[in-house]
Amino acid sequence: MRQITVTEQLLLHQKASPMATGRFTRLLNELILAAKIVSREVNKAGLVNILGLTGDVNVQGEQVRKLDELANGIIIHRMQRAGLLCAMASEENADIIEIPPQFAHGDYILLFDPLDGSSNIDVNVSIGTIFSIVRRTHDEGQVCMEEVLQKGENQVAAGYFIYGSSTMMVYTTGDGVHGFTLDPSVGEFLLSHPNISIPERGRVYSVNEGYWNYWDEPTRNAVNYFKSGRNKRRKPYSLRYIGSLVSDFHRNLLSGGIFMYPRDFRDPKKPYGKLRLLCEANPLAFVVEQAGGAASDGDRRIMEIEPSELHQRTPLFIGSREDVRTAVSFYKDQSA
Ligand code: AHM
Ligand code: MG
Repeated sequence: MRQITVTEQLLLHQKASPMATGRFTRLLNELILAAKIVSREVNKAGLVNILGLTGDVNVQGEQVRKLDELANGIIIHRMQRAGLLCAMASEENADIIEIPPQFAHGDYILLFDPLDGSSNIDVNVSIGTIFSIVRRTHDEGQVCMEEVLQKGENQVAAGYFIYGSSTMMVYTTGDGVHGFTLDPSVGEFLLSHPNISIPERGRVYSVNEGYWNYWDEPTRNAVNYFKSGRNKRRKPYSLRYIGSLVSDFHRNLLSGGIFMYPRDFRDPKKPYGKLRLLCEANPLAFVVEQAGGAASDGDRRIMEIEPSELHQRTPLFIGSREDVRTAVSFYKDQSA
């Protein structure tokens, strides 16, 4: 086995930073173990009784699937015991998840979406786990909401695990983006995609076009730009939409393109952007920027948004830099 493992790479980076204490490396290692367990459960999902709904509705008003709950439980169980966190926040939990007093506490906060794209679970489409790590801002005491509601720029690490034809981990600590593939025969993530860089402009647009009737003019103009031949490529972009953010994002990260979940007006009184700022948009924005791409809500850079709520939602335009710049320009024209 000649490739380097994710642990080796983390240790190399740790050595390069004189400030590093090893705690952060341990934290990521615990998360990797949790993801391997989730990956194992996802792989055998069709064989045991863990497909389908639990019958509960989560904080987002969405039906909870058994695998959502299982993945959430696995990550919380492992990470509470890691001794490195002072709190967590999950897409599935209404409030901050505290670390019970019997476990050691650290100064990191983990925010995550345990199983993104969960509506695809039952039909064997790739899904993923998205994570974001920030350092707490107070020296001690109970973690308060203000410490969890940090803007994306404060992230110290972020990334995702994708449970697809193979299981991969893609992450950044602010020093480029690296991808690792799980070799199931040895149970290790091996470096398969060093220094990922997203093409400046892609050939793919990813959006749920079924919402066309809910969209405003700028969104329709942006989508028309990509699908018509009247764009910089002078050829229509291809439409690729899996409906699983991690998978759509991952494809576009490697091959170029733009993923859009714009605001829509399915409720005419209230514009709606489905994706969550803290556990979906921010971590992927950190990854894409580190790979040379961009992420915007149509007006601001995602990572500059000051969050005001734990489960805040945001429109999202993310991917190749030039494609995001063009999409966002349609909204600027409107406000001018
Ligand atoms: P989830 O975190 O509950 O799975 O929801 C997020 C998912 C994303 O993975 C995906 O991009 C989006 O929802 C799809 O939404 P839609 O079906 O409205 O296109
Ligand atoms: Mg999600």
